[in-house]
Amino acid sequence: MLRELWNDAEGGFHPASAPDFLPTEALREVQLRRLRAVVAHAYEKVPLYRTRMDERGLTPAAIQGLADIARLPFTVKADLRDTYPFGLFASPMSDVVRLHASSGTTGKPIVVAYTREDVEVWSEVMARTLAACGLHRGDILQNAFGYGLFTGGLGAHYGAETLGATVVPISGGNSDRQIMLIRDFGVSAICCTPSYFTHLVERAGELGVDLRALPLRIGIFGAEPWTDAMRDHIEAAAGIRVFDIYGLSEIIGPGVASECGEQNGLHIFEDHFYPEIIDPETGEVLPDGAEGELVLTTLSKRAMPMLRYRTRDITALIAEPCPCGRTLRRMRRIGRRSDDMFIIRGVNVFPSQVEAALLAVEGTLPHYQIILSRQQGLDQMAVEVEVTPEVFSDKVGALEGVRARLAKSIEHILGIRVELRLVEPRSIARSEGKAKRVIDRRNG
Ligand code: DLL
Repeated sequence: MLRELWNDAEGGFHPASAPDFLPTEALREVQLRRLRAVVAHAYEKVPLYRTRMDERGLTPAAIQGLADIARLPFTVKADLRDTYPFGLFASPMSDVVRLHASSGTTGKPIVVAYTREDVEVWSEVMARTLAACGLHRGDILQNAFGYGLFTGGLGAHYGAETLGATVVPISGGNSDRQIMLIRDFGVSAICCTPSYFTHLVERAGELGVDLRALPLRIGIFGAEPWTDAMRDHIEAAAGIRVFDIYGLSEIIGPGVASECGEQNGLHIFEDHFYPEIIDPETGEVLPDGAEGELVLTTLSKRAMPMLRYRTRDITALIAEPCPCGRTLRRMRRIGRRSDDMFIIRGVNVFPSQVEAALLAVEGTLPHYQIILSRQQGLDQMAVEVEVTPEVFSDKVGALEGVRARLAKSIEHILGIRVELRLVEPRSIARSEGKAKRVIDRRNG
């Protein structure tokens, strides 16, 4: 019945979104029941969890309430590498219907597994994600997240089909074809990394296609850090509303958290992924509102449960209820990771600060790179940013003005002066997936 109502509706809520609105008390009950089950499952099936819990004198019976989660040991990325490829699997391979892997920057990838039930949960949380971003049946979603071992493509694909939207499984790359299909198919929503979308906007301009004049109305972006300034830039350039979605392979892929129409924090699908914020130095659990490292526990994963996984992503939980009515807690957008900081002349710098500083200055394009080097034992940073053709050609003599404003903006936000290189449009490599913002030449 609900489904039929939904089918006739132009928008509104998909039945899959019902858990988003559970009364808090009922939500906590679901969480505790699932937590107890997942801890028992992990303890029984995964030697690493059993050993660590035994070392602490814990059995699954120690989990009596949700607060007891803090007694469990953390899991970290190195645990996945050390048990490569299948050491953390809690299901026999005969029950595993899918593997994904994240490339990582060096060495072996990390491998993640899904049972059929896990794929169903993933489809559900991705349907809830897309619904929260305003998608519904009748929408045509161009899925430009990469298909393959990366979780983005298939995660969004299954979610869109579960929602009942029409999915165009184009994957990343082939930008001219992307633009042709957006126009010819009347695509109404697109998902990809925000950096790839800035490239599509640029290419559309070169091809004489005005995205603002097309039916495209929603962008669903994630998989990399991006600022509010970048969102404003994209919304204006493409004439669409843009939503931030979050996830990571170790937990499920995309579908861990999503913005809603309020665009003010990401709701965590906490009936499946239990969030905590910890002090990254001490591991102590921090109260709502405090900034720290996000730790997630999968409450329903079968093939590869994760207990207290340290994401290294820095955020804070938002205690205030959201006007959208969802009872799920929200987190602030992820501005940084605990491992992407560098220190320049004694000042802590995060790439997202550089992005915010650049986009605040007119005449710049949203394509930039941070180059780190080491000179006489000291870390140095240069920022390379593309400027518009008008500025670059310097016909109207704007180049030095832009440079001065950029220097000031960076100094204002970072508190230091850095070497600035204003470069021609298209000089910085474009990415089809996650952008590489930092080029680290500190070790040769
Ligand atoms: O990037 C999953 C995903 C696909 C998320 C599509 C959203 C959309 P991984 O490749 O394992 O998985 O990378 C996970 O990317 O720990 C964050 O550091 C970063 N990340 C993901 N989404 C966001 C976001 C996918 N919205 C890692 N904002 C995470 C900031 C993000 N960082």
